[in-house]
Amino acid sequence: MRTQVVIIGGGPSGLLLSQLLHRKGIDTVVLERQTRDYVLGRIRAGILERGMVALMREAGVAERMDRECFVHDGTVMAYDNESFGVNFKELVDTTVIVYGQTEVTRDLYDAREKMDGKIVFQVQDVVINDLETDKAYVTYRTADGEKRIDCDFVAGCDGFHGVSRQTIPQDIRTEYEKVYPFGWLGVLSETPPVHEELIYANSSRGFALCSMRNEKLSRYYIQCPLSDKVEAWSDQMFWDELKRRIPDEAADSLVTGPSIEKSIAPLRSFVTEPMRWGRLFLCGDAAHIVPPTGAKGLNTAASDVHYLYHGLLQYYGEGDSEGIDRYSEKALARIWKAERFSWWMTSLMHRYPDQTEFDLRIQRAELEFLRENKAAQTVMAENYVGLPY
Ligand code: FAS
Ligand code: PHB
Repeated sequence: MRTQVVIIGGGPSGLLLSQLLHRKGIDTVVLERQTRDYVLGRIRAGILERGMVALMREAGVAERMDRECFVHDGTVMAYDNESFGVNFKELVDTTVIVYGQTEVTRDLYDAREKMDGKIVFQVQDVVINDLETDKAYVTYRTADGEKRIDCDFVAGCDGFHGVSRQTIPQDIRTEYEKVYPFGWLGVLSETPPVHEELIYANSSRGFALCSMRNEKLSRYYIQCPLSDKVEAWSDQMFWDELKRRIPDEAADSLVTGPSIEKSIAPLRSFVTEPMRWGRLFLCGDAAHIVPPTGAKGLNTAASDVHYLYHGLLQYYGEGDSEGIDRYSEKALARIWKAERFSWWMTSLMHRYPDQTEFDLRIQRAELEFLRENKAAQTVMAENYVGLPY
């Protein structure tokens, strides 16, 4: 088999890139390790920046998103039972939307099927070959044997644990990592959201986040030690702890219910450079990870897709390789700003095991400055809604 772009990974990055390229007549094949249902079973991001919203519209998959999403003008920041709003709409005339990654991925799968997009599920042993030649190819195995696809380019959209990043020789790669000394225990419940906007809370007991998916589906998180096991947390324990960390008014009106999903995710910041090697381009979590505090994971994957999509359009449409040659430079410039913002939000809103009294006073001063200062809120708003591509 031969195609123009082999895309490894059928998560949001791979599917969005495949859909965008297909609409421009560029042929792709997506190789996905899991089944479609397994991919859709993952509960992940909830907030979409303006750039991701625009890409979904350009990909022709925004109809349900535009119908069902919540538009949020801002968010609530809380600390020690006090709270204040940061109004993105007033500050930077831009909003964000609440539309779960699961729904984004579902819409993309449906669109790929409607266009007869080529997706191979349950692939094993993907190997990427001859990337430094003009005869790159990918081999993989399925139930009916070994397969080979010859291609012009490979997009590594296979997430943090994928094969693509590891294909770049170690002496070419530079990896930057910060592991945080805590994780997030997340619960999805069929209960009405506690507030019409998100509440990010820094309490003496640790961070908490009140989010949502729709008017009947809520998503909550609390910071927890990395040593915690999800099975040790009953639903009641989770709700009791969440109530201790959010402002009294929210705690008093919180509607609790059985968890339909409960999991612990570790927090890390990670970037690998470069994001291109020969005919391989890394995209999304394959190249970088952010702590979810700034809601940037899915949204930085989207900006990678934007740069790679336009670079490939320029290459195939105009025979000009400037876009793909500058892909890594452009993608990394925006990724590092998202890494900084996610690190800042995490540092501001979490309690660290080694924090001194001085550190706690600095954290509170930063929160009070954010509460009182319009310039500080504007900087937060600019980053939260998404810096320009
Ligand atoms: P993904 O990991 O989503 O997709 C990669 C795909 O490649 C997967 O389907 C995988 O099965 C496949 N794959 C892997 N190896 C392969 C191989 N060798 N061959 C073929 N296929 C292979 N972001 C936020 O903004 N907010 C959040 O609240 C948030 N919560 C998160 C919680 C968790 C537990 C995790 C892990 C991430 C979270 N994220 C969050 C970040 C997340 O949303 C990612 O940024 C997003 O999934 C990135 O999309 P992809 O780059 O497509 O990677
Ligand atoms: C979510 O709804 O899952 C969510 C929202 C905002 C974040 C992180 C997660 O910063």
